[in-house]
Amino acid sequence: MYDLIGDIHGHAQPLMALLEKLDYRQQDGVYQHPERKVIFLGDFVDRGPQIREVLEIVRPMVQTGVALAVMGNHELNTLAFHLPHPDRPGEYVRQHTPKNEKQCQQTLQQLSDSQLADALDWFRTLPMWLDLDGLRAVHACWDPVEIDHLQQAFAGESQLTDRLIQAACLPEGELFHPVEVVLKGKEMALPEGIQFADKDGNVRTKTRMRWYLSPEGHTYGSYAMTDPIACDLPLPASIAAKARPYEATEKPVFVGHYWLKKDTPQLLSSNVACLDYSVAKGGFLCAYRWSGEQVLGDANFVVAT
Ligand SMILES: [Mn+2]
Repeated sequence: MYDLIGDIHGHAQPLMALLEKLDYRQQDGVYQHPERKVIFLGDFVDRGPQIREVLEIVRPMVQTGVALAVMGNHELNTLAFHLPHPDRPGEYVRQHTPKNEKQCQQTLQQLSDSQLADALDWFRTLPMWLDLDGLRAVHACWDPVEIDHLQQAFAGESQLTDRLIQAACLPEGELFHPVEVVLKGKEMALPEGIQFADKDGNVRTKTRMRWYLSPEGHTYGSYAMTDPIACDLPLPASIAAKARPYEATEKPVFVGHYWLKKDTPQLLSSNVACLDYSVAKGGFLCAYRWSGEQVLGDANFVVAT
């Protein structure tokens, strides 16, 4: 059985507190539990003060089989930020713009060159999703069509090659859209004139949608994942057509990524749980203790105190 843990972003203290609370104990320097395993939902790096320490906790757990992990968009970004552009000498697959540099600034400051090289090697081995007996894990969105597309593209590769990172991260790459959906969530364009500032102050004209819900009867405002969209216009057919609601009969799926802000964790639906409660923005680190149930329960969230 599994304990799922959301976005950590360089916060080792809350991570250790959460593992202790879940009864994991260090043996030979690796946190472990006699009967359970952790599934980490990605976004280990960037933002927080103890990125190296987080990697030193998580990576040995994964490498000794005490834990599984999926890739977050921040791990993929870090890979693409350091991969030279295939056609433009001196440039990188993820452009070195001030915004992108700022996003990975903490990671680059806190890791030595060899630690970074080690981390990048490990990131390449992280799967983008896990489809296990009885549950699924993915950083942002379970979309069977996009996942199927990626599955075919990744076939035969045991890790992310340069070619796959290019295909996933160059805007013209053939995997750019599927990877964006799976690792960053599905977005919808807002009507003309509607915009908002995101958590980093960037002006946005698109917002993430509640991909797991049927769009029927929803407005832009009610179908937006977390952004406060002041728009009660009904969703147009073009957006509704992009939705692939996650049926209640599907295996439970666990995601991170959405920077939820609440005092107490809450399920997104009976079989969809988000475990990102903004530890890097004044929130808390969150786990879900899963014991095989199809219908998830709010009582199974565990929070580091
Ligand atoms: Mn994320």
